[in-house]
Amino acid sequence: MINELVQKLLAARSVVLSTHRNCDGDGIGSQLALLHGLKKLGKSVRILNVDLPAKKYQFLKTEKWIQAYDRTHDELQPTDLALILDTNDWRLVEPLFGELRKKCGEVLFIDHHPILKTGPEPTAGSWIDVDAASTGELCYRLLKALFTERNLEFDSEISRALYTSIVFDTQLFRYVRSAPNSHLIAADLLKFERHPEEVHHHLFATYTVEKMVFLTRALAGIEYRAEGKLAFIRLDREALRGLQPDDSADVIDMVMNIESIEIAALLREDGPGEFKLSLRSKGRVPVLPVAESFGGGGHRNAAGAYIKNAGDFGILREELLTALEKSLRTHE
Ligand SMILES: [Mn+2]
Repeated sequence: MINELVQKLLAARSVVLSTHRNCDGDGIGSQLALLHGLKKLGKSVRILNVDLPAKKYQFLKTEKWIQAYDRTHDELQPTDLALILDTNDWRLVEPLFGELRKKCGEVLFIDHHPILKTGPEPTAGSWIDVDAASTGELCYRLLKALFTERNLEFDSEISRALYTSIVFDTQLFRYVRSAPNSHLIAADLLKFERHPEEVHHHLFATYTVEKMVFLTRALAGIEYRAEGKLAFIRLDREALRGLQPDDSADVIDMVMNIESIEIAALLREDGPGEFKLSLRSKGRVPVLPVAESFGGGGHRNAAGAYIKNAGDFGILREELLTALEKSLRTHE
């Protein structure tokens, strides 16, 4: 699969890069690495995403390189190849996906999420490898192969972007999956990335005072079930006022630091009857099946869903907690 992709990229003159909505450190790092790498190969490259990155990613010069598909972006010209990073579900790239299909010769996914059992299939020729702990690791392998062909070397921009992907998705090497690849790749990238602590600070130490107040309230509202094995948090729109959507992303990961907790669920209210569901597991009980039953996807131990027309919140909450308690019981 990687060889086919290398050939397609060598042949392409123009490439557009994208990622899933609510773009995160893995998707952004992957696309910036490919942008800088493909430019070195003489390609015409741009990044067009569903939404703009959060402010904390500005250290990667995101404002210079990333446009969001809204009224202010430059119109997408006919392009040889579109690469969509860190998802294989086109629904998370809408409404941009339709435009990519119309304007690009081929649209491919590069991703490390499992293909959904009940969702859409990725386009033929896409590269999906669930053994990678981040999409950045796949982009590293792809760029290494391309650069070997052309006798080129990585540089500090490519290395910083890929290093960002890896430390973001592994949460500083907490979640590395089975292989030593994350560490080996990071070690290679550190030949050019001379200040990894700077990346760590930008990604993990940029809380505002407002965010700390929000976290205090959110954590105080945790509901514990199943003898402390299950945590549930609801974030309503009032709690999120004045914050970036990205600011709520850390809450559920903080909950997972509680020793007794095995799985956690967070429902973030994005609009009337509209919720973003996030699920996490420490590993014994998979949460992906529950995410899929709510129309979502993700990884075995970190998954989610966008729920529309939820109707009554109380009923949704009960359905969710019942499903989670059931999977706790069936994995006892
Ligand atoms: Mn990822």
